[in-house]
Amino acid sequence: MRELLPRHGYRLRLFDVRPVEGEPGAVTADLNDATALREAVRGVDAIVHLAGISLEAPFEKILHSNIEGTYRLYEAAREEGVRRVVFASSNHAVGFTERPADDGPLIPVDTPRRPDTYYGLSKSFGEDLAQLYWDRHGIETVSVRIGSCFPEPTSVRMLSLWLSPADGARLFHAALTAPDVGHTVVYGSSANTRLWWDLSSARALGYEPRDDSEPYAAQLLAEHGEPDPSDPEHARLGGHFCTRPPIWPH
Ligand code: 15L
Repeated sequence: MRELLPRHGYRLRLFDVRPVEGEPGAVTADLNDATALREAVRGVDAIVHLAGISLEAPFEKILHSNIEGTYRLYEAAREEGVRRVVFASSNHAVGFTERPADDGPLIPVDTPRRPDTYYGLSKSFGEDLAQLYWDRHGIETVSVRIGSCFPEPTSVRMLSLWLSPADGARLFHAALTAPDVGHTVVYGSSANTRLWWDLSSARALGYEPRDDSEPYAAQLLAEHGEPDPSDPEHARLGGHFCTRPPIWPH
């Protein structure tokens, strides 16, 4: 996104817990550093919140980085008068949702949340936090339930969930510029032939995906075989996040 968003006309101010290579102007701080965060968001038009832990982790770590960290970010936005946030939610907020049958209806965006991990739970929390800050403070958010955003799909599951980086930037651009979004939840993927979910709320923001994972399908199916729908790992949206043993606190 550092490379792709400027092509849509954005000037970025970067914030990361680790130094960002090649970006001497990036702020290096923890999301829970309220002072650094407040300075970082001062004067910006909008925040794209991609920070935090992006996979399952012990609960305390998720609590610190994703739950408390996201709360601190919204507080900084409120204190500094930032009016729009794009929040990287995840398919794992609804990971225990059953995958649709081949000819079945696509998963709607208002399907009940069913987090598959503490990580998914933190994304579910972030969506609720976004709703709270819209209702109480008028800060708008688009929560993007990202599927799998990688340069190429690398599994059969990703054929359905893939979000190409270029489409990711298109979607964030739409989320940053669409008028009157309040708090809107959208699914984030490319226009995949094997799509499982309904992209209409994303399209309503003006998002027009241009990519499709289908050109990768033959090779991935040859490598991994057709998925067995009775295998729990293939039965639910979150895939192996639903079947791996939980990581208990320590
Ligand atoms: C996610 O939410 C993760 O951040 C990403 O690394 C992938 O694991 C993705 O979901 C996925 O489900 O493929």
